Amino acid sequence: METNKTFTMIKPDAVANGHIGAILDKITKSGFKIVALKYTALSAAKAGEFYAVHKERPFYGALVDFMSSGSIVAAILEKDNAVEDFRKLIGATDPTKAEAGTIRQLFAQSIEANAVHGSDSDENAQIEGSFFFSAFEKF
Ligand code: FUP
Repeated sequence: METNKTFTMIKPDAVANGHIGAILDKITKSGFKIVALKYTALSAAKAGEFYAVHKERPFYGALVDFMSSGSIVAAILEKDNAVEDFRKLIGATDPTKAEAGTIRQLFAQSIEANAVHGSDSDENAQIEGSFFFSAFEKF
């Protein structure tokens, strides 16, 4: 299992608020190399599939609606210890609890509209990256 890759999405709130450039800048300045990148959108069905692990949670329906409400940016990032280092860079799920200087503290609106996704394990980084990118789209 690779330990030097993670997967991220810039979520509809951050895209709509014009933060794509600032977020990608922060990611690359923090030592992550972009190895795949795509501006796209999730249908409700695709968002439901991506977040299937949360199907039984009370926020699932709202999360699916939100994630399919606008464009997103998907990316695979490379760095030693990528998953853990990226989770530190994005901060806590709830932006009011995120440390100063983290992406969510700087750009997120709420626990749902929280600007970015970051994989929580090497296994999920692999699964989530492959959800968006074929082998021909990773460089
Ligand atoms: P994270 O790994 O930090 O993205 O957080 P989780 O995997 O716990 O949650 C996934 C997504 O569900 C979050 F990004 C936003 C959404 N969520 C809510 O909308 N409400 C909650 O109470 C918890 C999570």
